[in-house]
Amino acid sequence: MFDARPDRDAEVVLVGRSNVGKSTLMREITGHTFNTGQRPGVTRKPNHYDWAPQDFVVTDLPGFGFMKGVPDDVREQIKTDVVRYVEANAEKILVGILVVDGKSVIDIIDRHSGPDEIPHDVEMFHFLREVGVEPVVAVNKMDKVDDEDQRLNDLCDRLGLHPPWQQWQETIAPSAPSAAVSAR
Ligand SMILES: Nc1nc2c(ncn2[C@@H]2O[C@H](COP(=O)(O)OP(=O)(O)OP(=O)(O)O)[C@@H](O)[C@H]2O)c(=O)[nH]1
Ligand SMILES: [Mg+2]
Repeated sequence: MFDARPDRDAEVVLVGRSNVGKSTLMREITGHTFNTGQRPGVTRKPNHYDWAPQDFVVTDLPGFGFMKGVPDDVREQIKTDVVRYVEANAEKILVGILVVDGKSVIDIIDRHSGPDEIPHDVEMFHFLREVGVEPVVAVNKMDKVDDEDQRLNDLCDRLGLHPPWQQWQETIAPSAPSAAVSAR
Protein backbone atom coordinates (compact mmCIF):
# COMPACT_ATOMS: atom_id res chain seq x y z
CA MET A 1 0.00 0.00 0.00
CA PHE A 2 2.80 2.44 0.92
CA ASP A 3 5.52 1.37 -1.48
CA ALA A 4 5.21 4.02 -4.18
CA ARG A 5 7.01 6.85 -2.41
CA PRO A 6 9.26 8.84 -4.77
CA ASP A 7 12.82 8.74 -3.46
CA ARG A 8 13.26 12.37 -2.39
CA ASP A 9 15.27 13.88 0.44
CA ALA A 10 12.68 16.43 1.58
CA GLU A 11 9.01 15.84 2.23
CA VAL A 12 5.91 17.48 3.63
CA VAL A 13 3.11 15.14 4.75
CA LEU A 14 -0.58 15.80 5.34
CA VAL A 15 -2.10 13.64 8.08
CA GLY A 16 -5.43 13.65 9.90
CA ARG A 17 -8.82 12.07 10.36
CA SER A 18 -10.81 11.23 7.28
CA ASN A 19 -12.93 13.90 5.61
CA VAL A 20 -11.18 16.87 7.25
CA GLY A 21 -9.96 18.22 3.89
CA LYS A 22 -6.40 16.90 3.44
CA SER A 23 -6.77 16.21 -0.29
CA THR A 24 -8.46 19.58 -0.77
CA LEU A 25 -5.49 21.27 0.88
CA MET A 26 -3.14 19.14 -1.24
CA ARG A 27 -4.88 20.50 -4.32
CA GLU A 28 -4.48 24.04 -3.01
CA ILE A 29 -0.78 23.56 -2.27
CA THR A 30 0.18 21.86 -5.52
CA GLY A 31 -2.35 23.22 -7.99
CA HIS A 32 -3.08 19.66 -9.11
CA THR A 33 -6.24 17.63 -8.80
CA PHE A 34 -6.59 14.86 -6.25
CA ASN A 35 -9.76 13.02 -5.45
CA THR A 36 -11.79 14.58 -2.67
CA GLY A 37 -15.24 13.64 -1.48
CA GLN A 38 -18.20 14.17 0.75
CA ARG A 39 -17.81 10.80 2.42
CA PRO A 40 -14.91 9.83 4.69
CA GLY A 41 -12.36 7.36 3.38
CA VAL A 42 -11.80 8.78 -0.12
CA THR A 43 -8.00 8.56 -0.02
CA ARG A 44 -6.90 4.96 0.57
CA LYS A 45 -3.36 5.21 -0.77
CA PRO A 46 -0.91 8.10 -0.40
CA ASN A 47 -1.10 10.81 -3.06
CA HIS A 48 2.42 11.95 -3.85
CA TYR A 49 3.17 15.20 -5.60
CA ASP A 50 6.71 14.76 -6.81
CA TRP A 51 8.72 17.95 -7.21
CA ALA A 52 11.71 16.10 -8.66
CA PRO A 53 13.82 19.11 -9.71
CA GLN A 54 13.79 20.31 -6.09
CA ASP A 55 14.23 16.81 -4.63
CA PHE A 56 10.97 17.41 -2.79
CA VAL A 57 7.69 15.53 -2.39
CA VAL A 58 4.35 16.46 -0.85
CA THR A 59 2.34 13.49 0.41
CA ASP A 60 -1.38 13.37 1.21
CA LEU A 61 -1.93 10.36 3.46
CA PRO A 62 -5.14 8.34 3.92
CA GLY A 63 -7.42 9.57 6.69
CA PHE A 64 -8.00 7.55 9.84
CA GLY A 65 -10.73 7.48 12.48
CA PHE A 66 -14.43 6.88 12.00
CA MET A 67 -15.57 6.01 8.50
CA LYS A 68 -19.10 4.87 7.90
CA GLY A 69 -19.19 1.33 6.52
CA VAL A 70 -15.48 0.64 7.07
CA PRO A 71 -14.75 -2.14 9.60
CA ASP A 72 -12.70 -1.35 12.73
CA ASP A 73 -9.79 -3.57 11.78
CA VAL A 74 -9.43 -1.85 8.40
CA ARG A 75 -9.44 1.58 10.08
CA GLU A 76 -6.86 0.42 12.60
CA GLN A 77 -4.69 -0.88 9.79
CA ILE A 78 -4.85 2.44 7.93
CA LYS A 79 -3.75 4.29 11.07
CA THR A 80 -0.93 1.82 11.69
CA ASP A 81 0.25 2.26 8.09
CA VAL A 82 0.20 6.05 8.41
CA VAL A 83 2.19 5.91 11.66
CA ARG A 84 4.72 3.53 10.08
CA TYR A 85 5.06 5.72 7.01
CA VAL A 86 5.85 8.78 9.14
CA GLU A 87 8.28 6.82 11.32
CA ALA A 88 10.07 5.34 8.33
CA ASN A 89 10.51 8.72 6.64
CA ALA A 90 10.80 10.99 9.70
CA GLU A 91 14.35 12.07 8.88
CA LYS A 92 13.24 13.43 5.53
CA ILE A 93 9.96 14.99 6.64
CA LEU A 94 10.39 18.72 7.17
CA VAL A 95 6.86 19.39 8.41
CA GLY A 96 3.87 17.22 9.30
CA ILE A 97 0.66 19.08 8.56
CA LEU A 98 -1.97 17.73 10.92
CA VAL A 99 -5.26 18.70 9.29
CA VAL A 100 -8.31 19.03 11.54
CA ASP A 101 -11.92 20.10 10.92
CA GLY A 102 -12.27 23.40 12.80
CA LYS A 103 -16.01 22.95 13.12
CA SER A 104 -15.97 19.56 14.86
CA VAL A 105 -12.47 18.97 16.26
CA ILE A 106 -13.15 20.13 19.85
CA ASP A 107 -16.32 18.04 20.20
CA ILE A 108 -14.57 14.97 18.83
CA ILE A 109 -11.54 15.41 21.08
CA ASP A 110 -13.72 15.91 24.17
CA ARG A 111 -15.91 12.94 23.35
CA HIS A 112 -12.88 10.68 23.13
CA SER A 113 -10.89 11.95 26.10
CA GLY A 114 -10.84 9.55 29.01
CA PRO A 115 -8.64 7.60 31.38
CA ASP A 116 -7.76 5.02 28.75
CA GLU A 117 -8.44 6.88 25.56
CA ILE A 118 -6.35 9.50 23.76
CA PRO A 119 -8.14 11.25 20.89
CA HIS A 120 -6.58 10.60 17.46
CA ASP A 121 -5.73 14.25 16.83
CA VAL A 122 -4.02 14.75 20.18
CA GLU A 123 -2.16 11.46 19.82
CA MET A 124 -0.98 12.32 16.32
CA PHE A 125 0.20 15.79 17.38
CA HIS A 126 2.40 14.30 20.11
CA PHE A 127 3.51 11.43 17.91
CA LEU A 128 4.85 13.84 15.28
CA ARG A 129 6.89 15.64 17.91
CA GLU A 130 8.16 12.37 19.37
CA VAL A 131 9.57 11.25 16.04
CA GLY A 132 11.13 14.67 15.48
CA VAL A 133 8.71 15.92 12.83
CA GLU A 134 7.64 19.53 13.32
CA PRO A 135 3.82 19.59 13.50
CA VAL A 136 1.73 22.35 11.97
CA VAL A 137 -1.99 22.09 12.70
CA ALA A 138 -4.05 23.20 9.70
CA VAL A 139 -7.42 24.07 11.20
CA ASN A 140 -9.56 23.60 8.13
CA LYS A 141 -13.17 24.47 7.29
CA MET A 142 -12.87 27.74 9.21
CA ASP A 143 -15.49 29.19 6.85
CA LYS A 144 -18.00 27.17 8.91
CA VAL A 145 -16.88 28.60 12.26
CA ASP A 146 -18.21 31.81 13.85
CA ASP A 147 -16.29 31.97 17.13
CA GLU A 148 -12.87 31.57 15.55
CA ASP A 149 -10.70 32.79 18.46
CA GLN A 150 -12.58 30.71 21.02
CA ARG A 151 -12.31 27.62 18.84
CA LEU A 152 -8.59 28.05 18.27
CA ASN A 153 -7.95 28.74 21.97
CA ASP A 154 -9.83 25.56 22.89
CA LEU A 155 -7.78 23.60 20.40
CA CYS A 156 -4.52 24.94 21.88
CA ASP A 157 -5.75 23.93 25.31
CA ARG A 158 -6.49 20.36 24.16
CA LEU A 159 -3.06 20.07 22.53
CA GLY A 160 -1.27 21.29 25.66
CA LEU A 161 -0.34 24.67 24.17
CA HIS A 162 -1.19 27.61 26.42
CA PRO A 163 -3.81 29.94 24.90
CA PRO A 164 -4.11 32.48 23.39
CA TRP A 165 -3.61 30.78 20.03
CA GLN A 166 -1.96 33.89 18.58
CA GLN A 167 1.16 32.87 20.52
CA TRP A 168 1.37 29.73 18.38
CA GLN A 169 1.09 31.10 14.87
CA GLU A 170 3.92 28.87 13.66
CA THR A 171 1.97 25.82 14.86
CA ILE A 172 -1.72 26.70 14.53
CA ALA A 173 -2.80 27.67 11.02
CA PRO A 174 -6.49 28.41 10.40
CA SER A 175 -7.47 27.69 6.81
CA ALA A 176 -10.33 27.25 4.38
CA PRO A 177 -9.05 26.24 0.95
CA SER A 178 -10.65 28.54 -1.59
CA ALA A 179 -11.31 25.57 -3.90
CA ALA A 180 -13.50 23.94 -1.26
CA VAL A 181 -15.31 27.11 -0.32
CA SER A 182 -16.05 28.19 -3.88
CA ALA A 183 -17.28 24.68 -4.76
CA ARG A 184 -20.11 24.96 -2.25
N1 LIG B 1 -16.68 24.17 3.91
C1 LIG B 1 -15.50 23.61 3.68
N2 LIG B 1 -15.46 22.38 3.15
C2 LIG B 1 -14.25 21.83 2.94
C3 LIG B 1 -13.04 22.51 3.27
N3 LIG B 1 -12.00 21.69 2.95
C4 LIG B 1 -12.55 20.56 2.45
N4 LIG B 1 -13.89 20.63 2.42
C5 LIG B 1 -14.83 19.57 1.98
O1 LIG B 1 -14.69 18.44 2.85
C6 LIG B 1 -14.90 17.21 2.14
C7 LIG B 1 -13.74 16.26 2.37
O2 LIG B 1 -12.58 16.77 1.77
P1 LIG B 1 -11.33 15.83 1.38
O3 LIG B 1 -10.25 16.77 0.92
O4 LIG B 1 -11.74 14.74 0.48
O5 LIG B 1 -10.96 15.22 2.81
P2 LIG B 1 -9.78 14.19 3.19
O6 LIG B 1 -9.26 14.63 4.51
O7 LIG B 1 -8.80 14.09 2.08
O8 LIG B 1 -10.61 12.83 3.37
P3 LIG B 1 -10.05 11.30 3.30
O9 LIG B 1 -9.37 11.13 2.00
O10 LIG B 1 -11.28 10.49 3.45
O11 LIG B 1 -9.13 11.12 4.47
C8 LIG B 1 -15.08 17.61 0.68
O12 LIG B 1 -16.47 17.63 0.41
C9 LIG B 1 -14.48 19.02 0.60
O13 LIG B 1 -15.02 19.80 -0.43
C10 LIG B 1 -13.14 23.84 3.84
O14 LIG B 1 -12.15 24.50 4.17
N5 LIG B 1 -14.39 24.32 4.02
MG1 LIG C 1 -8.21 12.50 0.99
